Amino acid sequence: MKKFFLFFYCLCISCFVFAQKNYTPAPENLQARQWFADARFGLFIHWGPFSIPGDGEWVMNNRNITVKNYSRLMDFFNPIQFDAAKWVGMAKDAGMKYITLITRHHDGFSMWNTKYSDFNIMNTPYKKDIVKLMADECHKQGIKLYLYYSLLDWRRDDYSWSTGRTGKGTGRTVQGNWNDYLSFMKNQLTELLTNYGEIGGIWFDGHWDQTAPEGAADRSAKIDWHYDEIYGLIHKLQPACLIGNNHHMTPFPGEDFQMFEKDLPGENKSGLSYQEASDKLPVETCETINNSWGFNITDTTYKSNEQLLHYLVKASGLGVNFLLNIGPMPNGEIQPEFKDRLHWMGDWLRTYGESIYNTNAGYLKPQAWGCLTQKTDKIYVHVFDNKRASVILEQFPFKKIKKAYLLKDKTAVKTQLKNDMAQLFLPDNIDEPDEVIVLEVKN
Ligand code: H79
Repeated sequence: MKKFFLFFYCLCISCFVFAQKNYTPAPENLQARQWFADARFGLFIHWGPFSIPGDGEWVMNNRNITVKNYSRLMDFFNPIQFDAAKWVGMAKDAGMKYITLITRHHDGFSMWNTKYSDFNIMNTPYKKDIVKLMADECHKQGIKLYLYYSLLDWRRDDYSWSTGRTGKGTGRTVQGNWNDYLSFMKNQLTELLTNYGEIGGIWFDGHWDQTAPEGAADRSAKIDWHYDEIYGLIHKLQPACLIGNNHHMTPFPGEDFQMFEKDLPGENKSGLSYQEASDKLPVETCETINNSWGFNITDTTYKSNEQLLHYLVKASGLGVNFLLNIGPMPNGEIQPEFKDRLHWMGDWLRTYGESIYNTNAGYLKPQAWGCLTQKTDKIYVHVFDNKRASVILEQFPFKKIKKAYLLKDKTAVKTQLKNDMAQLFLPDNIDEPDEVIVLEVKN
């Protein structure tokens, strides 16, 4: 028994001592959470010198490229086709409400004009601050900008690489001082939250480098991340800035949203999603179009438009945002396979957007035939299986269906409500990958 308490105590300490204690979100933070939860659809951008080898953003780790050899990429990162206005315009056209941009991934390259690392965009032939170009354009076009920031670093000596699980083959021999690394991160985050206007959120990743594998009983970090200081600093600089951390665990105090990677809450196809979805914080899930985050020249496993749409709709049905990723090419162009899919999603949302944005989770979890999204007096029934003659909604929570019709053209839909069971008879002509039926309901 004693042992159990000791274990429990350690678990609590490991999760809470390092997080932002006694955190009370500011009113503007709570508002920002609501905005985020209503936004539903965002664009994730994985881009940087790691895009050059065309082998994904983990290329440094996977091919054991040494710090010295990897640094050469900086000399030929020159994305002359990059046009922030086009990227932001593309996200808007896709119906996305926010962009989450890689500012520094595990390879340690900084995409902005930072004073705290020479391995940054200003020392490439391109010499232009990508974060600034994107931030200005997002603010101009009315899209919120969130910044991905890696906690893990495969090149710095002061990152605790000796206790880390990855980045072992990059040739480091000296273990530097952890406090230096923490100061470095705080300095960089201060730059990002001071020089680029309003930042919607910080998207941390890499915590898991310092933990036991997912699923292990004790997942406490081997080192102290000092999240109390890091989160406190962020909330002090921009109180409305939402903090999320892709640690694959229950959110820590001080975090404002929760994310899942390559899974809807409740699934664990990725082997990373053991955590339960928060019922207090907004939740987001991210997914790739092919099977790579960063540009991968041989990965042609593109998901279809319908697959991506169903992911967005099921996420909405669970009350969760969908952050869809692209890995632009090293020249700053986005490959047509990605552009086409984004445009297709935008077209769908131009017709069906009201059934996605500003909705809540359906009262029923996603089903084999489709799923539900809801507003106070409306249920949107998303039917993926267009061969069905009817759909049955068990334990229907409203007393009356005032009206039922197809969202796209208002065609009336026949319904029957009996013993808490609603049956919807689908018209013959449904042919959409997601036919949306609107039920106007009353209690
Ligand atoms: O930025 C994208 C990826 O590069 C990053 N997160 C997304 C958003 C990411 N890093 N790692 N992963 C995703 C999952 C990989 C986990 C593993 Fe492992 C790496 C499994 C085995 C090696 C973690 C580290 C678990 C064991 C070692």
